[in-house]
Amino acid sequence: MQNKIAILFIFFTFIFQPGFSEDGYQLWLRYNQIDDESLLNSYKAAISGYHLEGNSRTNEVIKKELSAALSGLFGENVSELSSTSANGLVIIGTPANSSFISANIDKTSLNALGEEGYLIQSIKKGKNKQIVIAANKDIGCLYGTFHFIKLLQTHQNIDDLDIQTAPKVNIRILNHWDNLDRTVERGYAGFSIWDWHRLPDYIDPRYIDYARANASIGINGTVLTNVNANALVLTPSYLEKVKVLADLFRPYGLKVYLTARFSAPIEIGGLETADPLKPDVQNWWNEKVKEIYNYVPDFGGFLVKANSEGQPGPQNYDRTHVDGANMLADALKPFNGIVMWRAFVYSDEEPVDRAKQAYNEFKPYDGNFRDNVMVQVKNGAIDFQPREPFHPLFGAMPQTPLMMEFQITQEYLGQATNLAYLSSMYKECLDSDTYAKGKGSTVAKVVDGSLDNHKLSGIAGVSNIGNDRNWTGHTFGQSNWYAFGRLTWNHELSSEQIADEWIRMTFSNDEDVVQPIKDMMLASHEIVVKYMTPLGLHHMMGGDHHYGPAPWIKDMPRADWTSVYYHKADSNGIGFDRTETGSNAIEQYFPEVRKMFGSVDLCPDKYLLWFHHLPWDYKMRSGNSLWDELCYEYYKGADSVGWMQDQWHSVKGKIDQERYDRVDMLLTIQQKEAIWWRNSCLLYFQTFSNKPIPKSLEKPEMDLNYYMNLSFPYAPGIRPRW
Ligand code: GCW
Repeated sequence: MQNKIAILFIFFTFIFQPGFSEDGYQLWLRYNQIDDESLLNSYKAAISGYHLEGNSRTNEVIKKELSAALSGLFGENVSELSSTSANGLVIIGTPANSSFISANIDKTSLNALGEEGYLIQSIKKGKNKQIVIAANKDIGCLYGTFHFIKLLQTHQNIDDLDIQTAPKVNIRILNHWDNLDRTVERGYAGFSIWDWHRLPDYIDPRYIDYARANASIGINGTVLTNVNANALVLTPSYLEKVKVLADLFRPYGLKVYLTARFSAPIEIGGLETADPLKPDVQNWWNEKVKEIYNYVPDFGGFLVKANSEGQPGPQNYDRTHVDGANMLADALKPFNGIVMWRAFVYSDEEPVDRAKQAYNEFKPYDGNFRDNVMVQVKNGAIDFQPREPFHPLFGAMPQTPLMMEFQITQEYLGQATNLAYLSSMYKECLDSDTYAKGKGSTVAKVVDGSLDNHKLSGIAGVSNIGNDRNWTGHTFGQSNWYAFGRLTWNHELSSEQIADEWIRMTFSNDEDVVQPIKDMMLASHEIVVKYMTPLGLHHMMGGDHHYGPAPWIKDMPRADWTSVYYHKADSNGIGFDRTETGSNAIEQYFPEVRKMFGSVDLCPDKYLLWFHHLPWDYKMRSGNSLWDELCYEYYKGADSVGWMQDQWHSVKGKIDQERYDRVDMLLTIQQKEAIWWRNSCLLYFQTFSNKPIPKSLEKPEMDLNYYMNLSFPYAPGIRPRW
C-alpha cells in the first residue's frame, strides 16, 4: 500500500504540470508560470528555496505541493535546502520538529492558534530575510503552505508577511450523498468519485487531488456516503475500501465519517430489532464501532438521517431522537467519535406547517443529548430553497452544539446548468441575527460555538463533486466548493474576497478578467432567486427531479411535497401566512425577529411571501402592486442573465478558450431556463391574479399548457422513490 501511495504522489506532480489542457481538473490549484515578469523576478529574488524538517506523511505532502507550486509558478525548479541559513528561504515547521522555528517564533502567539492554525511571517536575521510558516502540528503547516502558495497565485506582496489564522469551526466537512452503486443523489457532475467496485486495490489518482483540494481550503472531514444510507458500507468488505480512502486522506488532515443506517443491526447484523434501548442493539453498535476503528483508527463518527423521508429511526420503536443519537454516541465515545444527528425531519401524518416541524420536534430535547452529539440543521426550515430565512432552531437549543448544513450541490438552484455563486447565500444565513442572547447573536456565533461556549462546532456542506473531469459539472460550481471551505474556516470573510481569490487562482490575475467575473458572481445568486422564487416564494420546482419550474404541482403522495402547499396562490392573492393568523411559524423566532418577520411593514421584501399571504393589488414599498412587482422581479431576473452573458463575453480571449466556451454554452442554457422559469410561473399565477403582465414587458412566447406539459424523465440526480 505504501508503495502505491508513493507512486500516486509522483503521479500528481505530473498531472499538475502546466501545458495540459484547461479542462478544469486542476480547480484553483493551477500552478501555471506567473506571466507578470517583474513580479516573477521579485518573487524569485525573495524565494531561493525551502526548508522543512521532519518526515511525517504530511511533511511529504507539503514538500510535494510546495515544489510543484514553486516550480510551476516560477517556470524553473526550486529546491529544498538542507540548512536554514540561506537568504530567501521558506522555512516550514513546528516547534517540535524545527529548532529554527522554536528559536524564532513567539510561543504564545503560536499556542493561541491551536491544532490547525498557522502563522506566516517574514523574518530578518542579519543579512538574511526568510519566510516562516509555523504551526503547532504538521497539518497547520500544510494549511499554511497552501495559504502561502495562494499568496503567490494571487500575486500578493510577500515582502512583509505577518499572518496568523486559526479556524473558527472545528468540523469543516463535506457530506457526499453518494450511493454504493456510484449514483449520486442530487449530484449533477457525473457519478460518484468513489469507485467502490474497484476499491480497495485500484486507487484513482483523483482521491489524492480531492484531498489536496480540500486541505487547500481547510476542509477536514468527509462523509463518504449518502444520508439515505445503505447498511452495507458498514460490512467488512466495504470497510476495507473505506480504510484505503482514510489512509490516503490522513496526511491531508481529512477525516472519514460514514452514514449509519439505523436499521443496520437488522439488515447486516441479523438482529430482530434496531430498538435503541435494547441491550443487544447497543451491543451490536458497540462492536460495530470497535470494528470500524480497527480499520480506521481516527474514524470521525456517524452522520444520521433518521425518521425522515422514509428512513428508519428510533421512532419506529416508539423511542426518540435522543434515544437513537445517544445510543450511537455511547458506542463512539470511547474512541472520541461523534454523532451528527440531522434535524431535517417532517412527518407524513402531521398537518402542521412543515416549516415548524423540526423545531417542534427538537427544541424540547435541548440538554438531553450526550456531549459527543451534534444536531445538524439545514440553513432554512424547509429544504435548501434558493432563498430561505434562517432556521429558527439556531439560537433555540443553547445546550446543544448545532451544526450548520449547507447545500453546495445546486439541487434547487439550477443544478449544474446555472451559475449561482453561493457564498452570498451562505453569508446571508450566517450573518442573520437570531437575537437569542440579544442583538448580535448571529447564526454564525451559534454555529461556531462562541454564543453558548460549545467545544464542538461544525459546518457541513452537501457536496457538488462527481467524476466529471472538472469535478463539479459547471466550472463555477468549483467556486461554491471553494467558498464553502473558506467560510467554514472563517465565516467573517467577505463573499467578495473569496470570489476574488478564486477567480485569480482559477482564471487569471488580469483585472479585466477579475472584475467582470467578480461582478457577475456576486450578483448571480440574487439573479437566480429573482427568476425562480422572488419575494419569498419557495418550493415551486419540478417534482422528484426538482429540475425547472412547476408551481402547478398539486397531486403528490403528501401535501407538503406539492408546490401549491407553499405558494397558496388563489384569486385573493399569494403567499404562505406564517403569522398568528396563519401557521404562526414566526413564534419560533425570538421576539425581535418575530416582530420583523410578522409585520408586513417590517418584513424584508425578499421574505415577504414566505411569511405573508397578500392580495394581488397589495401596494409594495416600490409603489407597484404585488402582481406587477412579481412580474418585474421575474423579468429582471431573466434579463440579468443576459447581463451575465455580457460580463462573460468581455473576458473572451483573456482566458483559455476551453473553459470560456464551456461556461458560455452553459450561460446560454441558463438564459433559456431563466425565461422558462419566468414564463411558467407568471402564466400560472396569472390564472389566479387575472391581471395582465405590464405592457412594458415582452409577452411570454408560449402558453401555460406548453410549459405544464414539458417532461424530463431522465433529469439527473434523481433518487429512487422510497
Ligand atoms: O433536499 C431533499 C432532497 C433529498 C434529500 C433530502 C435530505 C438525501 O430532495 O434528495 O435526501 O432533502 O436532505 O435528506
